[in-house]
Amino acid sequence: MTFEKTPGWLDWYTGPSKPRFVLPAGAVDAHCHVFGPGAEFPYAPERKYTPCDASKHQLFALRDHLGFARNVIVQATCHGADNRALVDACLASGGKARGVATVRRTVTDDELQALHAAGVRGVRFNFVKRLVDFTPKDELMEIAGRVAQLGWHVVIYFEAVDLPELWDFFAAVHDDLATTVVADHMGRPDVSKPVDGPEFALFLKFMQQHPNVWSKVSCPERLSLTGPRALHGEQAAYRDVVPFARHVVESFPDRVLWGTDWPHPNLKDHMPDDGLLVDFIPHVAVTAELQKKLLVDNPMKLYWPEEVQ
Ligand code: 0GY
Repeated sequence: MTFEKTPGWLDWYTGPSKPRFVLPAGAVDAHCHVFGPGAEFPYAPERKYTPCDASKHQLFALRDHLGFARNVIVQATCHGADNRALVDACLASGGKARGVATVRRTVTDDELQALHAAGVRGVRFNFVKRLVDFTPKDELMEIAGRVAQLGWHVVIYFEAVDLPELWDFFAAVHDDLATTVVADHMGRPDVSKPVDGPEFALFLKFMQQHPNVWSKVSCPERLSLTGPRALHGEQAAYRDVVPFARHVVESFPDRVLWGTDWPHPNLKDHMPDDGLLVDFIPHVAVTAELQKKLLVDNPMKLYWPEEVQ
């Protein structure tokens, strides 16, 4: 099957630079995707966009080029609840990739077991309206309850303005099911607003009140208004995102993750050089200790707990 990309789609950046920042040994890229290839793993009929292909081989080559040891591959909405591309990538990784899947309430226990065996350790609930149709909360709660029995966590993707409305649901998943909840991209703050303003304060309060809520401090390229200028210069690229991510890293050093977000779906203005994205890390995790927690200890605890003493 061949697929026509969404008009205006930006393809991922080929030939990324070698980062100046040397990642600590065992670093995990804890948020990235595979897309198809569509001829092998067709995109879902209900998708809101059709991407360019981004295969497991290309992801693994990027991993090695940047200096990561492992990947956490997150199911992207263009594949709906068909996790075959994700599973194929995890199985082909030789233990170097684990996954976060999307499932519907119709998923069978055997299918969940097969996902677990392939390396899936979480489900993703997506609340971003341009990406997915609405799923009733009782369905999500039922899924969260079932996967909690496998020891999986729940990854949530939402935009900052929607947190008040989603608060009670997220709190119920966390409190009632005793499930770890991981927020993608710091809950997508509007970084033109102050880092100490009420909107970001709500996200921080959510983390403070719920000791098993984690955050990915990823996607500066998605959140930034200042953009990638000053790369490798005195100032960080995406410098308007730095205070937000640094604040989260320093407030919750044991509950943060970082990922490239390769192949960067739905970017409109520019496609980041992943090598330069890695160079963003020391601006938000400014000590070797924080960097090791962010890139090694925390993702290992969540995705490869059997290897953690
Ligand atoms: C991201 C962000 C986006 C897309 C998806 O699953 C997806 O389609 O996650 C987005 O468009 O903001 O985390 O990759």
